[in-house]
Amino acid sequence: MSTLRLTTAGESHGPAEVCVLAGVPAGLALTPAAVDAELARRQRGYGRGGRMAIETDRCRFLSGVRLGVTLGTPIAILVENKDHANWLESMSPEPLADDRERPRPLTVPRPGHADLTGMAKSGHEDMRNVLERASARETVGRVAGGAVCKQLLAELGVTVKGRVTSIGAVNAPAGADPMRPASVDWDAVEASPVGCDDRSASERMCAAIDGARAAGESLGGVVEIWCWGACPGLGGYASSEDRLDGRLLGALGSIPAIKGVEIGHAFANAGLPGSRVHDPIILDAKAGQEAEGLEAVRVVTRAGNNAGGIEGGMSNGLPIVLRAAMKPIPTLTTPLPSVDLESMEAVAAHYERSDVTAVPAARVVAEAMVAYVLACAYLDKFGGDCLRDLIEAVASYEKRLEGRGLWRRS
Ligand code: EPS
Repeated sequence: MSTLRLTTAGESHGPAEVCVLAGVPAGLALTPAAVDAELARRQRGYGRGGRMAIETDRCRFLSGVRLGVTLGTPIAILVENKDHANWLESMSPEPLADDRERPRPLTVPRPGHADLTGMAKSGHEDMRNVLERASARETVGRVAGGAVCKQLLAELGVTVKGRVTSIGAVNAPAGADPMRPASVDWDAVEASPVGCDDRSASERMCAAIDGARAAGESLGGVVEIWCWGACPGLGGYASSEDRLDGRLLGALGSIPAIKGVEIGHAFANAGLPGSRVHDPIILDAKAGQEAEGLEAVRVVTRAGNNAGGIEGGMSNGLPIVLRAAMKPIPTLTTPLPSVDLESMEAVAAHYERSDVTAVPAARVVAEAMVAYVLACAYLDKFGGDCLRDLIEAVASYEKRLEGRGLWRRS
């Protein structure tokens, strides 16, 4: 079991989304504003439906934080679902009163959604009992927990940021250098309504979303997550459950609607010969020259970052670059064929209210999951009762690597 444990709970139209994050060290400065900022980023993307106009996600710490500092006890965070006010009766946890009619069950599953198999698996006769949890709303808890992880990582000099690289058939131009996070204009990413740094691609993505909305369609896309400042050696090569690649791929793949994940350009690399994929290990000449007044230490680095920052199941000290593909949202205003499970007749799938795309939100959710996995990896490697001890342990490790010429923080 990992040192850090994230659990979320909450139905989409229930009273609240809840996140419990256990294992955060004592002594981390943490304010609701830091979490709210991430919740707001998740809500902002172009292409959402009417629900986002109802919600203004704000967190409330229920435990684990005192006077703006973590206690080292489980942190419980609550985010109210404002829309619950419109669902008080049908989402009430109370047993149905004798004089009340049972809400009409939903019995027509949407292709591509959890509805059908969720009902089969759980024995529910009302699809609502599945879809209330199998909802993008669930990602509120992940983002709240991820915000805490980001704060922790920032103390260790680690940054996690994401951008959208495609929506539908519109692709942002390639060309970012995976050795240099600064080759992406991160301010432009945040300013874009879809989280894409290229202005022209952003505009075309918005136009594609408008077109899909008019056509009763939905759109998927790809998000790219970068992490830099992480030391080498997070994760492990010895046991399958330690491997950082497996943990990152699993965490991203656990986000609803994410159907494909890669580290670096893994799928393109699969078609190339080894000599064009693996990053030569070279001496970083500049690092040696910089050590003025000290004994010049030659430091090894890589000639490129095709590996996406991970080799042998471990971070290698270069930026970690991951990509996740999101399928189009299954709730369509022009529904696909389905079957009414009550009458067993062919009908059109259920439609309530939906987003055209949630790819811009998935960017923020994916950042949160990556931050969670990396925070876990740090705490697993260095221990984490007390933030001060953790910072010292990381600094001592990094000093050893630098002294031996194995890595240098840039
Ligand atoms: C969702 C449907 C929409 C989305 C929702 C996920 O909600 P509603 O059914 O209330 O219209 O807006 O996403 C969120 C509420 C959110 O916060 O991300 C679905 O069916 O998954």
